Amino acid sequence: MKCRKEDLLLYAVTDRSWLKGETLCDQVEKALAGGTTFVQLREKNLDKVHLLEEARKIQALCRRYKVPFVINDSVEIAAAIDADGVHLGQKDMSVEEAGARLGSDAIIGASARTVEQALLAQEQGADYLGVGAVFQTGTKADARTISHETLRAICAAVEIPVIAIGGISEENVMELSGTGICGIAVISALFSKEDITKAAETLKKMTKEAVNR
Ligand code: TZP
Ligand code: MG
Repeated sequence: MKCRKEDLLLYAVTDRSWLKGETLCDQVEKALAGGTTFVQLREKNLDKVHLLEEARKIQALCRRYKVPFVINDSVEIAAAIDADGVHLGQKDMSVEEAGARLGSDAIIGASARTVEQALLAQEQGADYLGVGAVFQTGTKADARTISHETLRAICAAVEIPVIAIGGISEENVMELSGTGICGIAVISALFSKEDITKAAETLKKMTKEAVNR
């Protein structure tokens, strides 16, 4: 199942460091109930067995909400559970190879920090780009920020949809207005919150406004 541009409006990336006694499924369901439009399973510290287990549960949830579900980094896990697709960083398998492995229906997302990387990913068949970090973030230790000018240049250079990632919150999302993005990807702005559903509702509303300006 390929995604539509609207599916990329509020893109939730999982992070079990915010669980606080809940399950990842509980938290993802709260985010979906608040209108999250896309889910990526990104669990850097889970072994393969637990990752597969978690992936299957969240896949079932996303199917119930009719929201695309992709796996971070691993084409192997995405293929094993027949996920909707995969999200690849610059150090992962190439977009081209992932497309060949998963088939033409799979969603292939790619991270890009430069116009060059963005154009290459598009050429190789990426369906969307994740670009960032657009703000400082404490969530990813090695995340380096890029300027909003670079974000704008990437959006202008490619035809595929672009989502911004990194440190995005209710406080700063409106600063992304006019950059050309079609949505945002967030971790802490949803999962660190007491009321994840409400956080999703608010962020979605604000992002809709930001992308339409
Ligand atoms: N890639 C670039 S920044 C980032 C990732 C995965 C972390 C995003 O997390 P947050 O909490 O939304 O800043
Ligand atoms: Mg990665």
